[in-house]
Amino acid sequence: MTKQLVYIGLGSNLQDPVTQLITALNALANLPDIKLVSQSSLYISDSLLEGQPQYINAVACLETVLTPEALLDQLQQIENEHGRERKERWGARTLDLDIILYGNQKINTERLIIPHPQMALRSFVLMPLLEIAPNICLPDGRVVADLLADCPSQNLKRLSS
Ligand code: PH2
Ligand code: MG
Ligand code: MG
Repeated sequence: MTKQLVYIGLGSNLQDPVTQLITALNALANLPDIKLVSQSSLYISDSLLEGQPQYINAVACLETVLTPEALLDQLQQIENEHGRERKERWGARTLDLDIILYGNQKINTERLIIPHPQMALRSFVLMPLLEIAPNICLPDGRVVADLLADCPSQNLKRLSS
């Protein structure tokens, strides 16, 4: 099995989001078969959905031999351990862990679409991703740094660490 570099988007807007992200990053680092390579700063931004609390977001880079589905199983287990409830799409959540990029692969299965289908429109994904991977491109060749210009800012701010 080959090692892949994978980028994970983390988000939370319920129950002390900063702590949710810090403990999730710890949980990721402690998973067997996963090496935490780097992590961005934490960012705060308005939710895409009006009326929801602001989100804390970050992006982590992992190295893993896990298949995309096996990695997703691990991420969903961490989400569940953080009290994630799945009621409505885009509902407020204690913890959201999304596979943003899996190597240079395009994946489209019942459970997974990679690259994350909305990432090109989300400054809260692109900005932290560029912090840890400034020259990164999507599998279709688009340069991530070029995508940021067309995104709504959602009042995105980096939190001082
Ligand atoms: N996630 C959503 C909906 N809106 N807004 C921000 N700022 N950050 C998120 O992670 C986010 C969101 C559902 O996935
Ligand atoms: Mg998700
Ligand atoms: Mg999400």
